[in-house]
Amino acid sequence: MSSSVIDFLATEARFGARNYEPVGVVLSRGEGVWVWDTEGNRYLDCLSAYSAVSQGHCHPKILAAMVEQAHRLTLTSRAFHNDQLAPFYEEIAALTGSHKVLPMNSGAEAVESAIKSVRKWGYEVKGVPDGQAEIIVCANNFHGRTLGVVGFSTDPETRTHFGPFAPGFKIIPFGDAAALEEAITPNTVAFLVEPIQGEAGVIIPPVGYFTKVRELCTANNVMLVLDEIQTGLGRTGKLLAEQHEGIEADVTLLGKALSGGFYPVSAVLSNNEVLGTLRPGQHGSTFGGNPLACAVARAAMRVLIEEGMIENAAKQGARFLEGLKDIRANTIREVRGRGLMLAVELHPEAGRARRYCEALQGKGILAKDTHEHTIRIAPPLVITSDQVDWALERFATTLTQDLS
Ligand code: IF1
Repeated sequence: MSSSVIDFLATEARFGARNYEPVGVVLSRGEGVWVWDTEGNRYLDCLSAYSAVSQGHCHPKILAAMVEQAHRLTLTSRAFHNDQLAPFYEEIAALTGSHKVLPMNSGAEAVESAIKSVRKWGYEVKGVPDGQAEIIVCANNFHGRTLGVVGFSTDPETRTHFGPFAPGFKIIPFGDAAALEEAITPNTVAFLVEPIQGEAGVIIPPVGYFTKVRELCTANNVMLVLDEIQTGLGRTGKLLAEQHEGIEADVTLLGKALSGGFYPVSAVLSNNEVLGTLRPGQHGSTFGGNPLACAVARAAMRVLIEEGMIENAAKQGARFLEGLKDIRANTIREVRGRGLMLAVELHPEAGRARRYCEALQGKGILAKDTHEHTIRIAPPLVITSDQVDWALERFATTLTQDLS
């Protein structure tokens, strides 16, 4: 590591809250699937900022939309209308087949907003007695870092010493429809779930799970809230991961790639009933729905479709998955993935996944470990076949090493 890199790391460590333990690389430039560090080394980005940079780094059309809008108008607050909000609503509703849209900023804010909205729906439409609304969530969920959300996390790291937490959440195992059926009561307003659990290590539920979940929610008048913040907008090879099982959520949450990584933009999408319960003054955000965010999101959605990124995610994801499965290495316990949301789970004896990520870094690939033994792989959706093959060669040589 050069002295300038050590300086960056030391200054961050000195002044920054130490809530992260990043890999020792300082990035200063990105283009498409590539990022460069301050020394000029190039890396294939296999994290894409946790799937936010799906359209590739610094996509020229999103950049142009952002710069153009930044010259005209950036923020009005929702006290006034702006000329980007209506077209943003129209376009996101048309793309996702939604009736109502609530624009927010971070993913966690979208989750919080959905929780507030389904509770209100529960009291005002379903007729749940005030203060009794229950929301069912899954073990090993990840929905963000706010107080409301970490209160129903099952990960001790995420929740320890941040309480007391809000009541009203029930936790069931992921992928178990019978557990959902058992947990539902007359006071249940919603089931909040990730279509594929990301942070848990790219956990794909059994085939038919979401079909059964959809049936149970409909039969019991429970809102199905799908957190597609990570799985949405093409990451899994479909626009929304729900399409893999041909179901439709009542409430869908989007974030991350909604801006192509330029800006925090998130949204709650719902039928008329749920968001229809919000009245003036009951919810809001200074930045939510601002013209810069709307212009950026419009461009981010447009390039995703126009440039065939969703089809490419399906195609390259299948190629990547096959290639990973072909690697004969006794370090590998399981390879999982759908579209370009992939993971390699290592045998515990193989050593920590972080060691393998560091070895990959030395070969020009940035990937991120999760839960000690899993390497998560999520490149931008613009990756080509040659780039997938280039990455696979490096994964093969790294995973056949013993780094325990
Ligand atoms: C961090 C993981 C990814 C999310 C889902 C909501 C949010 C996220 C399904 C909140 C955010 C992030 C945040 C990031 C780590 C990361 C992550 F490893 F934790 F699971 F992506 F894989 N719902 N995911 O995945 O969105 O408020 O952050 O915009 O460092 O916390 P946010």
